[in-house]
Order: sequence, then C-alpha cells, then structure tokens
Amino acid sequence: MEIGIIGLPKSGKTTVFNAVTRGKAEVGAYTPSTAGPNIGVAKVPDPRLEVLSEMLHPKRKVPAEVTYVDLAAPPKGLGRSEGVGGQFLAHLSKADALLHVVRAFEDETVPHIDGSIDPERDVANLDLEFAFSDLAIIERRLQRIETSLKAAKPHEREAFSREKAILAKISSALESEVPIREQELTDEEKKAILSYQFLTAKPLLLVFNIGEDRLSQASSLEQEWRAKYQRPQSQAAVLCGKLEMELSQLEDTDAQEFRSALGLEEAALNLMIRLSYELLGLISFFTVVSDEVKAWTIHRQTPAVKAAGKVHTDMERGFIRAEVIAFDDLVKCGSIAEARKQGLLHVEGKDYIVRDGDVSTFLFNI
Ligand SMILES: Nc1nc2c(ncn2[C@@H]2O[C@H](COP(=O)(O)OP(=O)(O)OP(=O)(O)O)[C@@H](O)[C@H]2O)c(=O)[nH]1
Ligand SMILES: [Mg+2]
Repeated sequence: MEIGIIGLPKSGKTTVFNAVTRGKAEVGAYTPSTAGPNIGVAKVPDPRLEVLSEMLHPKRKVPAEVTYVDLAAPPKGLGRSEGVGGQFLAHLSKADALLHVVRAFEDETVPHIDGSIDPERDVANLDLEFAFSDLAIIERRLQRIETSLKAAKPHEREAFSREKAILAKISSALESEVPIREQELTDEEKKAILSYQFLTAKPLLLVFNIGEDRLSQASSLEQEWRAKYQRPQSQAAVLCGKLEMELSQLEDTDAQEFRSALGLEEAALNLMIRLSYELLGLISFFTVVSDEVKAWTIHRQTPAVKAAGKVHTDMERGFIRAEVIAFDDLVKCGSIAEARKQGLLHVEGKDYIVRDGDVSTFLFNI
C-alpha cells in the first residue's frame, strides 16, 4: 500500500516526506523533471504497541509500516487546468491514497505560483485538475467503446453498454465537481472502474502546511479545516512541515523535549501518519512470539486465515485455528495467562474477521 504525496510546486511535499519517513531528500532544490520519485517508509505510531511492550517485556517491538512516495517534479502546468499526464500520472495512478500538501506557510523567499497564499483555492485547484484528468480518461474510453460496439457480437454488447452507462454516470457527476470518492456508487460500479485508477477515486488526506509562526493556532486551524473538508474518504490535518522535519532528524528523547518546550502535546506527525493508515483502510493486529511484539497490517474485513498468511505462508496453508484476545481485554487482565483463565481468549476459525487490536496466536500444521 502506497501513499502518493502531491501538491503544487514548492508547497512543502519533500519537507513533509522527510518528516514522515525521517528521510533526507533534498528540500527546496530545483528538481529536474527526469528525477525519480522519493520513496520511503514510515513507522506507524501505535500507543497499543507501547502498552504491550511494557506488559510483556519483549526484546523487540515492531511497528506497522506505510510507504510514502514523493513525486519529485510536478509538471509545470499543475494547478493551471491543464490536466495531469505522462509519467507523473503514471506514478500517481499507482498510489492507493493521495496526501495533498497544501501550502499555508508565508515565506517571501519561496514564491507561490499564484502569487499569494490561499490554501482553500489551492485545494479547489488541485481537485479540479484531477477531475480533468479523470474526465479525459473517461472520454477516451467512451470513444473506444463506441468503436468496439460497432463490431461487437451480441453477447459482448451488453458488457460494453453497461460500462458505458457507468462511465457516463461518473462523468456527469465529475462535471458537477463531485469527485469519484464522494459519489454514491454500488459495489458493482466500484469494481467496474477499479482498473482505471481514477485520481479522484483515491482516498485523500489534506495536509495544511503552516508556518512556525502559526504553531499556536494549529489546533484551531485544524478544527476549522476538518469541519470544512468533512467529506467521504477524506481527512484533514495541520502540520508545520519544516519544524516536523527538523524534529524527525533528532533522537526521540531530544525531539520529545523540544515538543514539550514548544507546547506540542502529541506529534502532529504521528496523527497524520495514523490518519493516512486509516484512510488506506488498514488496521493492525498483534502477535507475540519469541520475544517480539509485532504489529501486522491488514485490510479491514480480512479473515483469520489470510491474516495468518501475513505472518507466514505456512500458517495460511496449514491453518488450524486462531487464539485471539482483544487488546482491551488483555490490558484488563495484565497477562495472556490471566486472560485465558478468565475465558477472554477466543478460539476462532478460518473465517473469523480479524479486528483492529486483536492479539493473535495462529495454530497450524503442515
Ligand atoms: N517557512 C517554512 N518554509 C517551508 C515549510 N515547508 C517547506 N518550506 C520551504 O519551502 C521550500 C520548498 O519546500 P519543498 O519541501 O522542497 O517543497 P516541494 O513541494 O517538495 O517542492 P517541489 O518538489 O520543487 O515542488 C523549501 O525552501 C522549504 O524550506 C514550512 O512549514 N515553513
Ligand atoms: Mg519536492
């Protein structure tokens, strides 16, 4: 699962990328259009992992991870109603969700392509740009369907006609500025358009990149923007990219000290990473084996047998049963043995749908 970082030129994309991945990609540099994307992995902060570690004293704790891709060079026309194409579109299409870095910091030495700082305008512009791009793909596909329909055999006609109807419906909603992620589609319709990788169908996280001077307003701004952009499959967060990048390069304890000195309670960054994880439809379950507590990433609605397969293919192949304790139950009992004694350890079969925070042991035989 991959999150594509997008945004207008010089909005702070690489800065945010470095902050989430603790990376050291060059910031503020001229990025040639031939440059490949920056790819990095962020550890998903999860307080439950800390609790489990304290309780069970493993030698190692392993958090879940999520991959971010910072597309080095947005095309010159981005944000100018020219649509998205070429290599840039190819990279973007592969992303499972988009993280839009919205410029909200003032800095005269970093000029904005539109000459002023206006985050809401920028959100609207990029939405429009992506809608253009989706509409262009739909138009091309509709033309091809028309051609194919002429030569189609009767049994093929039906499928073409159905696809045509779905695309026409989506396209008319897009024209009234409703991105696909906000359109009410049936499961069948969603499935039918999956392979097009439409940009406006991807879950969207808006990250407003504010300046250090507005740090004290961060939470009120966050409330305001959250309310304004409360839409299906969308989330909003506020972050001071530059500061978060600097903090991410420090040792944890030093960073923590700076945070308290600045009056920052929870790392805005942690929240942002968790939001992107949730937006991808991902949850974590935990295993405790041989001195290691580990968070594993699965999609919501994953059956136990598939979850076991994440840990080891043999566990999926030879799956017998799962022994599961809900995280909260384990915390209440203080140990796995006590949870078992109190009957809070559930024995589950292949089809059990794993829940967020389950602490699982898989029994298998091959
Ligand atoms: N003051 C301030 N400057 C920032 C902030 N975030 C980014 N910048 C500056 O803005 C400039 C551009 O930042 P980048 O992270 O390279 O932006 P980008 O979106 O990756 O730029 P391109 O990839 O060239 O489109 C750099 O000089 C950063 O230092 C911020 O929160 N505050
Ligand atoms: Mg960049």
